Amino acid sequence: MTSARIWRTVIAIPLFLSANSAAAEDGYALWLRHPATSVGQINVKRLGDSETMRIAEAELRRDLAAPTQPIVLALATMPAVKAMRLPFEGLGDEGYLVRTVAIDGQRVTLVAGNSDRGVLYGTFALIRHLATGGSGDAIDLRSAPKVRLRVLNHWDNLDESVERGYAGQSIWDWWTLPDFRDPRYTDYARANASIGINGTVLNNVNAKAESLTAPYIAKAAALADIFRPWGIRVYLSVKFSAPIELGGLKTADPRDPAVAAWWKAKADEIYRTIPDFGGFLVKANSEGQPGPRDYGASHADGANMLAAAVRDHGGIVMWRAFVYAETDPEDRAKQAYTEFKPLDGKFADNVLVQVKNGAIDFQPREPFHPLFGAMPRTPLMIEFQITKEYLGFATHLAYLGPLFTETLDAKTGRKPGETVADVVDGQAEHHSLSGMAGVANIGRDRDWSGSTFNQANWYAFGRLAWDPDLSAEAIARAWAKQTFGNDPQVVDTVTTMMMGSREAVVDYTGALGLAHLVATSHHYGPGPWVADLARPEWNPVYYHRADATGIGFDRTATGSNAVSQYAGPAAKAFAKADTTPESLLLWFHHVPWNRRMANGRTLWGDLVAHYDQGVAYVAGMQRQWDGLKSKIDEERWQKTATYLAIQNREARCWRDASLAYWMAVNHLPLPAGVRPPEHDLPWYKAQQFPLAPGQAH
Ligand code: BDP
Repeated sequence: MTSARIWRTVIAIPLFLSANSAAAEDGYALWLRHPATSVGQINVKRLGDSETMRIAEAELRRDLAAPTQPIVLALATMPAVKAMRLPFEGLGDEGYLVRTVAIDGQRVTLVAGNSDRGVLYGTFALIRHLATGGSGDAIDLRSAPKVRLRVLNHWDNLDESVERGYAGQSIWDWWTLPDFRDPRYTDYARANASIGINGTVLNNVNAKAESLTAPYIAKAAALADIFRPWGIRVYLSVKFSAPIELGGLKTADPRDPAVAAWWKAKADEIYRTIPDFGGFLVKANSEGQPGPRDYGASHADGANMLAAAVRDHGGIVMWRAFVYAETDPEDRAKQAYTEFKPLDGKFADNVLVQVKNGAIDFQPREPFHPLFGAMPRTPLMIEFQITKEYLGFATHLAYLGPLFTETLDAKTGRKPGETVADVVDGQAEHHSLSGMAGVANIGRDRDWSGSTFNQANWYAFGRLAWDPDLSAEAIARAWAKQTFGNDPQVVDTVTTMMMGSREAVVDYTGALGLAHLVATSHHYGPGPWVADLARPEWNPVYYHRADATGIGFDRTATGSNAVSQYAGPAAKAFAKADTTPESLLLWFHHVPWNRRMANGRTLWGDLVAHYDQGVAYVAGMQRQWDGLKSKIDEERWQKTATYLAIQNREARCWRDASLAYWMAVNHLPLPAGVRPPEHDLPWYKAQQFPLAPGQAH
């Protein structure tokens, strides 16, 4: 055997072989379930050598069932490829071209890009193409990412707990890093690369200063080394007061030269260890975090000072707009806009402002954030929450593809036809920096995300970050095929279940634009009655404003006037109840319980119907899943069936508790034939879950 052969044999060993590979359907393999027979049998030729190219080759040997023709991996710059005059322009350094071509008279599948990362992404596109039933002999795939930074945000703490994490402890074992390089870190990188994610923020936005000490930089560097060949850069969340806590300075005022010098030295130290370090993510002056406002400086002052520290190294700063203060009596939905809109044009060119999809906080449904129509001179990164803090934790089946696309497809109202996606991908104003962030739902659970269906939300985030114009349904279908195989009954049923599942959560937790009705702190289960928390905007009653006569938050000119923060036609539509989509009615308007809805019901009758519809949808998913029992492997089927039963119980609880509360407020009877709540209101109020997972500490 030549040394090349030996090497090839070694790298062809499937990395997912670790534990339990014969019965590998425990969810660990995610959507990359390689066929057991393929190892080493694929005819792959790799032109050119780099770690990334070798990985691409190994992936094909691992993941492909024997294709009909040989595969050639190559860079666009190679003479043999150049001679073919293929359309590589516009593909940038991450795009790929996968095409059936003739080389020396032989038909081959060429996987090529302008860089080896393009080749790797092309490899995963080919794997996906074949795994989802695509033909093996007339292939023509060509794609480049529309968004530049496609980044996971881990809310992982250094003590290995995960804020709002429902899939076990953090996958980063900070304690044994940098020495122990868990093979799982490589599998994490593979999964992300397969869906186009190219960055990861390792630690919680509620950051500890310690993450910037030398030992923790070394730990981050070990992860960066593992991720690098997979095209993934690491970033860190930073605590704005780190110069005081670590550097012994008296202030963290961004205008103080000593503070700027401290950050510059810290950045230099990081880049000595992690030469391709991505940059910083910052949560400042929000929920108790320190920030520039503590010193009377602006968010732009803070962001620009950090941006200057990383700029010479090619780093960037992602500065969060999730800002609201207890001292500010303004409608919480308005505060980020009020703070940031005047700063448009004032940020350095390596700063992105990271804006949550909606103006409050990752609710099951929110209108798009008004900042997307208000800061044309600033690259705005969108932030979604993949982990389901407000949508049933890990146990509820809620496919977030439709939530993501609903925001991305929304019209900003600023320019005719402009969508949030146009702003996010930089197209609208020709920003070269663009980004999408997703709060990860990944933990140390064997199946990574707490359930098989939660994996779909990680997958959908990555696919949409690559191309925000994809449809949620097409993504669901592809995921179902890659995850469960190509049996049409399975694929159709799974896709159908997924597509309505997020709307079901909206229905059983509070439809028609209601939001933030959750129990205190852990946010598990209903708490619409909560009214006694220190800060007004922590109380659900602040959001629904229900009384005997009506319900909803008046955000029009007669109320908080948050509608005025929207641009043009969007502001106009939201300003009147009659032109606001009913799905957002109570977000913008306080209306009487007997308001007539489009379907002829009263608002109260319609709200009740939504609760019942949500509960019924879950029961429907249970029936559909039961019908797939013989077609899905035992372990994944059983866990999903059990979780659906939990979801059913909890959806009923949400419905019953909410109805009991609304009836206590509006004194209205339930429409004829509607099942009354199982318990009385005091019973629901008495339920306590102090140990619910994912809490901040
Ligand atoms: C809220 C979470 C909180 C996060 C915060 C944030 O409840 O744990 O720290 O968002 O995004 O949704 O900073």
